[in-house]
Amino acid sequence: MFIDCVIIKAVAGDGGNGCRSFRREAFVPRGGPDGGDGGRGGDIVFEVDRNVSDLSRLKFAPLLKGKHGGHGRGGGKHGRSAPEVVVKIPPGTVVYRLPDATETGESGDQGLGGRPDPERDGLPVVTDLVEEGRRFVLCRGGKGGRGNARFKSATNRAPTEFESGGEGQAGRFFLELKMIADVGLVGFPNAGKSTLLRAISAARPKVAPYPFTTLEPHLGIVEMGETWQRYTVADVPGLVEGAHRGVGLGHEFLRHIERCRTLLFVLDVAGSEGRDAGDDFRQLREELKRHGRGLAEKAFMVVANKMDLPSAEAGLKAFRRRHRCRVMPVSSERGDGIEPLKEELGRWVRDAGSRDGKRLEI
Ligand SMILES: Nc1nc2c(ncn2[C@@H]2O[C@H](COP(=O)(O)OP(=O)(O)OP(=O)(O)O)[C@@H](O)[C@H]2O)c(=O)[nH]1
Ligand SMILES: [Mg+2]
Repeated sequence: MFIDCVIIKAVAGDGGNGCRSFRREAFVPRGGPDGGDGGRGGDIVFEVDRNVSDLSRLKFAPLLKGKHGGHGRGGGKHGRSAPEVVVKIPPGTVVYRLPDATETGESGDQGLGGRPDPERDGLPVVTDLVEEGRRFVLCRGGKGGRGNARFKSATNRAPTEFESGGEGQAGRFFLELKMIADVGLVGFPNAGKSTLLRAISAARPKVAPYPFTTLEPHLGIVEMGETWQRYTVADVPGLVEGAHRGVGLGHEFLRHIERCRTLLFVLDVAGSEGRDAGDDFRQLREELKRHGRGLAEKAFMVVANKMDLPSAEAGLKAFRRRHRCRVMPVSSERGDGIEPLKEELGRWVRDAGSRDGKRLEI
């Protein structure tokens, strides 16, 4: 199963206590203070690793705990510092801080009651981890306490003071994975999104003639032979009307395309199942607009799929009459129009990159 959000609890290790001790040895009168320092507690660290595809590891082990630092000992021995706990997470993970269970009046380690919605609940973003190899210290381990040997001074030759170790930081967090791709495929179920991804990349998402075949996002890498250009395309599950309200698997699917730099609408222009591509397009745009979060402002392009079917020509004509946007006709199943589409997308992604943030006119 593809897990794209989890609630976790992280507790870094406490620092070890400093020690109070005096050197006692035969023939060494007044040996002086020799209590060592405590070691540092273990940090909890996130590290972005693109080989990790989702958050499932955290789902099944949601408590991250750092080891405590060792206590200082006599004879000037310092306690051992605890190793950090490194958790590998996929690129595109956004970390939000959750209020403490006590603040919300809940008991135990329950969530906020159902799945949190960062926007609705106003959760503060702790960090947004994107680049490969990025490290982020989520909770810092406590500092080791100083032993009494450290407090020796000219006026105090036999200090009895020492420090306890500091407490490790702790907190509850909500992690959300947002897919990052150059192009996100958007369309109704059965429009042929997965078939298209298979046609343009080596990715092998499942294809079948029933709606909601795709239940988790897939990433494909398109490689252009001559120019060595590569770009990523995300196949997301189909949208249905009302998706912005959460109908179908609404929100969850829309969330995945928030991070896609551009969108490619995939329409079934052959009108299988009595659909009309023009209506579909309008509805899809409407869902994106209602979802908000900048989805409607993204640069987009349209693919007219299933051009091998007899009714497709008429469907495409009708669509063009209604909507004045650039449409690329293809048959994902037969491969017609796929090469020009790959090239066009490549050019387009490159341009979008240089003009990022601005709406592309097409
Ligand atoms: N004739 C024809 N059929 C196609 C074409 N592309 C896809 N199909 C068929 O349409 C059906 C749905 O294709 P999928 O690729 O699974 O559709 P999807 O958009 O990924 O659907 P969901 O994952 O359910 O959202 C399958 O039976 C495909 O064989 C095409 O270009 N021509
Ligand atoms: Mg699919």
